[in-house]
Formats: sequence, structure tokens, C-alpha cells
Amino acid sequence: MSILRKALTTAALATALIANGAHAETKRIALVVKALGIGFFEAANKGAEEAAKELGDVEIIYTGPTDTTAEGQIEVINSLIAQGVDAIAISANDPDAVAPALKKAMERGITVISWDSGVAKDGRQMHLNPSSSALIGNTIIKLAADHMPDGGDVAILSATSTSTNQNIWIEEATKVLPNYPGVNLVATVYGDDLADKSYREAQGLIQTYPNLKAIIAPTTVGILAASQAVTDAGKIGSINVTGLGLPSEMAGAVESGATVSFAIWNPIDLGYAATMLAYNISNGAKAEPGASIPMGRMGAATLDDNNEAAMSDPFTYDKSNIEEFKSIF
Ligand code: RAM
Repeated sequence: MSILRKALTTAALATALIANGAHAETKRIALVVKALGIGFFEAANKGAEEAAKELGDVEIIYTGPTDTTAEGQIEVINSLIAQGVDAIAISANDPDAVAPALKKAMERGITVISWDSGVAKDGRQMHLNPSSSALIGNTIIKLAADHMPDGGDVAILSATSTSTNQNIWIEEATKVLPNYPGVNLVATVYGDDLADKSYREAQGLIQTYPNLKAIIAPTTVGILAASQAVTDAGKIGSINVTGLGLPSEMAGAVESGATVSFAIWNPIDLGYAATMLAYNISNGAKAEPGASIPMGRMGAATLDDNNEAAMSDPFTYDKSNIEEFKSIF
């Protein structure tokens, strides 16, 4: 081998070693979502990618089951344990069912946090709520009540019946119902965050409750499907669809009048913040009551007695501002 050739080979080898070394130090953070194909989680993933870019040494693994089931998430978690990822940040389909798999992950040294939809306390190191649950519960009822001057029947179209976040919000909404006299909650149904099932459940509500004045869907999948069902049933103007939605998905419903207004927090910021927290805990930040863990441009999360923190307040969208936001998330 010529001296030149040998020198080149050595240089190539050194480059390969550096590349490998850098790879070994890259933190692999898995963003486990309720199911693939949901716009809300795709927006959160944008935020996770933004955090990864800012941090420089992070690879995001965006993953989840095809349906919103705990079983599907357990399979995903087990495969992430086998891959030896550094951190798992999960939005859970069931607070308890996924906990044993996540405990196994923590035993193997994997950082585990939940965000959006929480995991039981012993199955995660911390949980990031998008906002105060009581505030979200009150907001979804108020959004409906504000457009029902004479009161009337309302129904809730939720995600899955085991979904931690929607169940807490519905519980909080039920607590404040007495503050809205004349607003009657007649049913709560579950569309499982599947577009077709949510549409059918909304149709069922429209048929079963002829005096229905509002469908409240605290899920981006549910609100979109319900606004379509109300439109197809010719009920725009008599049934107002509201709850939590994405401006990008709800612009048509607001334009047609199927939805007067709805709310949401910024899902990009939520994915960004969850990634920052997973990264910092994986790098040694202690998740314990009172701790303040940095979340990059989102400030810091201060953990309560349950190792939970909340991000920011929901924001209301209607005809006056939807145009401005529909291209963002
Ligand atoms: C759906 C999911 C998610 C929830 C939003 C509002 O995308 O159920 O968990 O936070 O709606």
C-alpha cells in the first residue's frame, strides 16, 4: 500500500470513529403518541424536532400504535426497551395499563415521562399537563354555554373511555356544570380518537337527542368529526360543535358556522417542552416535588407533589383569528 493510500485510509478510519463516537452520545428520545395519524401529535412532533435541533445531540423517534389502545402502546414500549432508547415521553391511552411496561423501562435506566395524557404516578418520573385540568374542564363547558342563552341539552363526544386527559377534563367539567344553570349534560360517548367512530357517535347523538344544542368534544379528532356530522345532518345553526381542536383542521367548520368557537393550547410548544424535559431528566435533572426543570424557550416546569407540571392556558379560536393560526397548527 502506498504511503498516500495508507494515510487516506487512516484518515477515513478516524472520521468513521469520530462519527461513531458522536452517534454513541446522541440521546434517543421516543415520543410515544396515542396513535399515529392524529394531527395534534404530528404538531407536537414538530416541536420535538425543533427541540432536538436546538439541543444538537438528540434523535427523536416518533412512534405509536395505529389505533388508540394501551395494548398497542405496550408493544411499542417493549420494542423501545429492546432498542435501548435513552428516554420515553408518552401520551397514554390508559394511565394504569401501560405502567408495568414503563416501570420495566425505568428499571433498565430509561427516562420515562408522560405528557398530554398521563401515566399513573409509579409508571413515570413526571407528567407534563398542557394546562390546568380545572381550567380546561371549565373552558369546554363555557364555550358551549356562551352560545346557549336559553340553556338546553349538551352532549360530550370524548376520545377513549380510558384516556387519562379527557377523563380528567370531563370530571372537571362536570364539577362546574352547576355554575351553568340551564345547561343539561344528556350523554357522554366515546369515538376513540378514530375519525369514523367519532363521526358515527356524533350522528347517534344528533338522532337520539332532537333538542341537542351543543356537542362538546375535548379531542381534536372528535370535534372535527362532530362538525362534519352536524354539517351533513343539516344542523348548522341549531347544534354548535365545540371543545378542543386544531385551527388547521377546524377552519372549514368555523367558516361554515358548524363551530362558533373552540380552544386549544399550542401543541408544537407541548412537544417541544416534553422533549426538553425528557432530555434534561435523562441528563441528570431530578424529577421530584418542588424541582424546577428547564424547558428551553418555554421556561421551566415546577413539579408539584405528584411530580406534575402544567404548561400554558388554552386559547380560544373563532372567525376573528382562525385565519391567522390555521397555517401554524
Ligand atoms: C386529541 C388527543 C389528545 C388531546 C387533544 C386535545 O388529539 O386525544 O390527547 O390532548 O385531542
